[in-house]
Parts: sequence; C-alpha cells; structure tokens
Amino acid sequence: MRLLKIFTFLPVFFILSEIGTLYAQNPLIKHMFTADPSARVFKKRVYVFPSHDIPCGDGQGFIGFCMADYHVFSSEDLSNWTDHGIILKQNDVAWVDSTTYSMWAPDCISRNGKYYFYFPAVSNENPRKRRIGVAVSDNPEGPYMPQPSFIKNVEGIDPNVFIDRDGKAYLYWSGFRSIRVARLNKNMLELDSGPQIIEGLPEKFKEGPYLFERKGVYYMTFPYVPEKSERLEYTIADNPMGPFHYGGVIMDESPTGCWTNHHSVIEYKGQWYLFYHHNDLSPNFDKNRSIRVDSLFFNADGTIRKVTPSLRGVGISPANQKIQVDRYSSISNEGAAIDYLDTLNRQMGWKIVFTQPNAWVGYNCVDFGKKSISEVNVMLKSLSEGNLEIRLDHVNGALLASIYLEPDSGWGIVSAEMEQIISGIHNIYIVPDRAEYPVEVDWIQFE
Ligand code: FUB
Repeated sequence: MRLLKIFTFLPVFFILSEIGTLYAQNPLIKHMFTADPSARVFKKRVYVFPSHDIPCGDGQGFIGFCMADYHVFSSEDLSNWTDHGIILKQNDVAWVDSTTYSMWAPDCISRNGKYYFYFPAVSNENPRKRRIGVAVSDNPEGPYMPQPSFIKNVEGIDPNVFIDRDGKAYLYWSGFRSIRVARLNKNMLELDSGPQIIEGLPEKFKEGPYLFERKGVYYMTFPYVPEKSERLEYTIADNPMGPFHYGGVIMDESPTGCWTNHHSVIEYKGQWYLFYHHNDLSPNFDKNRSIRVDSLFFNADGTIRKVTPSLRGVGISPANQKIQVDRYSSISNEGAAIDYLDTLNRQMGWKIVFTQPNAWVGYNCVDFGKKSISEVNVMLKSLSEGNLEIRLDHVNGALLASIYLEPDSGWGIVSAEMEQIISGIHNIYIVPDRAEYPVEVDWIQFE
C-alpha cells in the first residue's frame, strides 16, 4: 500500500470547487433550493421543472413561500444534471402580480414540437385569486414566451397536464381542498370543457395532482394530509376523468419535518421513477426545499409499491467522479451517521461520521469502467491512527483499498493504491478499521 498525503483541507478551496457541481444523489440540486419537481422525458433526456424556493425578505411571499422564477434541469443518465438557468420570471408575465413571489408548482408538456409550460401565480386583477398560465417554447430548455393572460375559468394551483393516447389533453389542478380536471383545447392554451371536481379521492386536504397512464390504468396521484403532514397517495380509474378508486400510499409522511411533498412519476429507459421533495438543505425551515428522486416499482397486479425515501437516489456513479458516500444506500445500525460539513453553509453538503467499531456505509452502483483504476483519493478527517477500508460488493467483501489514517489529520485528501484490478459496476463499502473515533469522510474518488 502506498500512502500519499496530497494536501491539507482549505475551506476556501473547498467552497470554490463545489460551486456549480450537480450531484447524482439526493437531493439532486444543491446550489439552490428546488421544490415541486415535474419530471418529463423530452428528446430522450429527463427534464425536471421544479419551483424555486428562496428565503423571503420582509413582508414577502405567503406563509414562508417565496418563488419568483423557474429553472429547468436535465440529465441523460440521472447522474449528471445540467442547470439550464432561468426559463421564466414573475416580472416577465403581464398577468402576474410580481410583488407576490407566488410562482408555485409548475408542469410542462410537449405537443407537435412545442413545449407548454404551465405555472400558477397570483394575478394582478385580484390578489385573492391564484390563476394558472401557460408559456410556450420551441425547446424544453426555453426561452418560454408567456401568454398575455391566464387560462380562463381556472382558479387554483399545482397544474398538471396529461395527453392521452387518443390525443385528448387534460389539465388537472388543485384548490379549495379538491382536485379538478378539464379538457384542454388542441392549442393547449384554453379549456375545452367546464372544470369538474374529480370524484373518488379521499376526504381532507389534498393538492399537487399528477396523472399518468400505465397499461390502460390511469393513476391519479397526489399529496394528501391524513393527520399532520402530506403523504403521497394514488387512486386509479379506467379513464383520465374518473371516477377514481383508492389505490394506496406511494410515500409515507416525512418523519423529519417537511410538511409538503409534491411529486411526479415518469418511466425512463425501462425504469419508473418518483421525483419528490424534502427540506434536506434547510432542516429548520420547511419552505426551502430540495428535490429528490427514487426508483418506483409496480406489483404484478398494477398496484404501486411504497417508495422508501433514500439519500442515495438513483443512477450510476462514475468511479472517477467524487462519490458522496454520505448519500449512502445502506448503513450499519449503529456507529455511523451523517452531519452537515458546515451548518452555516449547508449547501456544502454532508459528511459521514463514524463513531464506533464495526460501523460502515454502503454505496451502490459505482461504475469502474473498463480502464484499470490504480488509486483512490478520500477526503477525510481522523482523530487517531488506523485504516479506512474500501470493500467490494459486501461489508466483508474483497479489499479494494486500505487508506492509512493519520492521527489528528484535519481535513485532507488521502490516497492509496488499489489492491485489486476492477472494472464494471459494483457496490462499495466503507469500513474504518482499528481507528479510534470519530473518523469523518466526505467523498471518495477513484483514478
Ligand atoms: O410549492 C408551493 C406549494 O407547496 C405547492 O404548490 C404545493 O404542491 C406544495 O408543495
């Protein structure tokens, strides 16, 4: 084993090197707050249209929600995400009261080569009414041109659009504790039928409708508040307007304090995914949220298996990029936990803190490629001498590398040669050995 101490941790370098980097793990986006993700597959890529939470200034927003614009993000592999920047601002829309920061959950859909972006906001004709408007583009990335006025006869939030196999288009939205639907005109800009309340949904508060079809079954999915906060549920029907029948729970309420959840469901390259949000980067204030994604599976009878939220998220992590092992896929019952690198700047992300012998974390789907990997770099901090082992496919699996832990090291990158020639996709396990504790690890990168 060769040991290379490359450099000592410098906070300024660390902050600069992380700006603009988008990670594969949950939350998906770290350089800004994002919520209410509407994911769509356009041109063989996944595009996510979230809303954009910002901290409210004095007197701004409504009950802590402040949203002034929208970004769009895209990915081809669900690992590397591109921020295409702002696609629409409240000041750009003639009918929006741009003092209200009310650009809540949006949706986008494609028809005949055009992209239709639906968004709610408070209108300047009546501050008590939230309306839904449309902006149109030739590309998913924008620029989007807003229509001069909102859609007539629609009052509410959380637009969701569905185009059925027969070409008929439907707009769903929420408001007044109900979910409503109306058919959309072929131009996608006006209603083609009167709004009607969707029948068959559970009582009590619900919002954020998202309709998708699979094998002839129409799934109306929505956040619902059975007691204290939102959980994701679904109902099913044999047509897009219902009546719907209760299906079950897609994701339980968050045990760690985000009152809202808002989601979308897509199939991409043969796998189904649930996009949703949590307040990962703002644990003490749940109106500054961050979007996530996890895999979603169906049972043979078409029912949806409940999704357990994960930090790992989805996608394959290239071994030669920084692997944030604090976004683990499995963890020992005791002795390992995550913490923020800097509670004053949570956007710097997290670290794993090992506090006991026999603690470990596992991280799945690391792609070692075809070329031989000869070295591993680990950003870590240790208190006393020992080793940090990286093992293959199992916590007791073959030793990939053993990284020497220096006493009182401070944060720094430590390198070690690989013990194995490895290629392809594997799970890795990080296991401190014979160290006193704590041992803290931020990321791992192979080269
Ligand atoms: O983001 C503002 C609101 O919170 C959304 O419109 C709701 O669905 C909830 O997520």
